Amino acid sequence: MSMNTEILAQGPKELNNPGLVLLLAQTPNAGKVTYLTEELKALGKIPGYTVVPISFSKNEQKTPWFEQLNPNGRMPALLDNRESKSPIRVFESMSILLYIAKTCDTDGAFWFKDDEDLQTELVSWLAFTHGGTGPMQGQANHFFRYAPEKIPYGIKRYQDETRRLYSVYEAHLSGKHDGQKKEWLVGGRYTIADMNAQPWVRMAFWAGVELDEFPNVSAWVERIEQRPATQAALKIPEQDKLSQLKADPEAAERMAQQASKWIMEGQNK
Ligand SMILES: N[C@@H](CCC(=O)N[C@@H](CS)C(=O)NCC(=O)O)C(=O)O
Repeated sequence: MSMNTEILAQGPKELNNPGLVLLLAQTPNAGKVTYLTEELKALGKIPGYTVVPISFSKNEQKTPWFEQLNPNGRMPALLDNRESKSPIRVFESMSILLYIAKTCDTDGAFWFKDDEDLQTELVSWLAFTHGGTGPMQGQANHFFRYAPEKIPYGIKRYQDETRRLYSVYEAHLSGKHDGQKKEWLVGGRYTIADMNAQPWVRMAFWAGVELDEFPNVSAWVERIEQRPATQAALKIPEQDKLSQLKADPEAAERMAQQASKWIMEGQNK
């Protein structure tokens, strides 16, 4: 994909680093990607990669150089500078996951290289999360945490829809439809379908949604949370604050207010 290299050069010098260059902040959509890169690093499938932290408070994701990498002005974005190919940009977290899986995880540790039917099922779950959970939970976050006025209808609408989507994972994992209880979303092993969803579901609290009514989902969240690669990813580009925010409602409120400021400033750009 052609990029305007003069405009891109206005960005940080790390954009010239060889290998994979990820642009992100500590958010669920970015976590999806670092869950995968950390798993691949642990398996020696990638040597390492560059992380360029993006500042929401400066709205860096709306700058012309960033929009060369993601025309939607949102993170995460990937620039692949590997020597074997011409530089390519990839945007949308689901697309980045598929791209990294296909080009770095070439023997399919986290996808189904040799089984088209399982791969089709995997893409279905990717799309379900990407088109459902992320956007709906994102709106629940917005109305519950960030909106300048609390609109009960908006809060309820998106929290209920988030719960409904979680109930779909719950039914699937519990074996409601096929009688088979599952530890993972697809094919009996940990894949990018799980990595794509857990970073959102673990943050249910931020949307004001409880996980207690979804026991299989809660166990699956925890199973993924305990993986060493997940723990490493949750430090990129800074330590994830979930437990701290759960324990300290005032700190959560302060963070929501700070975020609300840049969200309001950035949403018309
Ligand atoms: N569908 C996109 C959503 C990306 C997205 O909304 N990213 C958020 C962070 S999780 C963002 O960059 N927000 C900043 C903004 O709205 O300006 C994806 O999955 O990559």
